[in-house]
Amino acid sequence: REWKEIRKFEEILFEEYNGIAKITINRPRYRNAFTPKTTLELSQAFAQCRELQRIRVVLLTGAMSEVPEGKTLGDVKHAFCSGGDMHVKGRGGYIDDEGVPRLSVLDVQMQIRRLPKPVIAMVNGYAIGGGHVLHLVCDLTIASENAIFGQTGPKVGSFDAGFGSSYLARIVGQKKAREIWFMCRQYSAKEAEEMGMVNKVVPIEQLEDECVSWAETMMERSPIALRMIKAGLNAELDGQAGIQQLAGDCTMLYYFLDEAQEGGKAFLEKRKPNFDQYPQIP
Ligand code: 2NE
Repeated sequence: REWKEIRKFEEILFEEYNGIAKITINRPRYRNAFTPKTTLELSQAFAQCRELQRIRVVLLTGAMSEVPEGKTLGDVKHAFCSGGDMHVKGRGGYIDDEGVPRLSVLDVQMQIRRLPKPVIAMVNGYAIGGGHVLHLVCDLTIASENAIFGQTGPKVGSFDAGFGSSYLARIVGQKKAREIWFMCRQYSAKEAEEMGMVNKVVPIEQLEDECVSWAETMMERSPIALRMIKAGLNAELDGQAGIQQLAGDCTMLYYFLDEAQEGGKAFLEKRKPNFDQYPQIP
């Protein structure tokens, strides 16, 4: 499969293949920990995924570690993302090149959640800390057998009491969510699947094929139907912000109706709108 670069970045790869975008956190030396630059680039890539009409599904993953000669992909430790880069964690957040503390991964979480297209976390190794939260907020998670999941915040002076906790609890239940955060243990892909955090586990060699196959199946479905389902599932949890998103999608659909066009036309033609001409469906 030939992935074609959409845009060059420094800390991520942004590629496409047949309507599927692949965003790869590309810092394998640090288990794909994110810096403020990584999260800025992720934000820019997700924003572009929203705008590009040809992109129908997004995969989020981490760059694989180098495989020494004679070894296989499965012999080596890989990471999806190990959370915030501890080298730049300072007072007030992760310090960017200008010395400004940031927690901009939260913006990336929101973008993934609000993107009106399915996002699949392709978890190829460690999904730890803020990296674990990134997979959680994706619509689906497909993991390799060697993937490892967990939170470390209370061990390393951090926490995510937002989606990282409340959405986690919606997925795995309150007791398990508290265990995951309070104990800071690591869980296998199989355990994560049993908890409902992972949709499917496959051997690492098959991970990308499996994700692409799921993406291709979703691309055979109605994009607006998927968009509305995503907005509805979010709205149940996101309060007014979730309703705003679902309502915005309803408005978009309404604008396609002659009834909505009539209102605007009548205003411009300085006449009373005639809404009686349209069917009143019970
Ligand atoms: C991911 C994990 C479990 C992997 O362990 P292992 O043994 O396979 O690798 P190792 O040797 O720990 O890591 C390889 C290199 O990557 C660096 C390490 O320091 C090491 O570098 P060298 O010793 O070779 O120089 N590395 C790994 N993770 C890093 C990180 N997050 N930042 C900077 N360098 C990192 C193991 O590496 C691990 O536990 N990593 C730390 C995970 C962690 O605690 N992340 C931060 C959580 S807090 C957070 O992400 C967060 C939040 O809670 C709320 C909001 C936003 C962010």
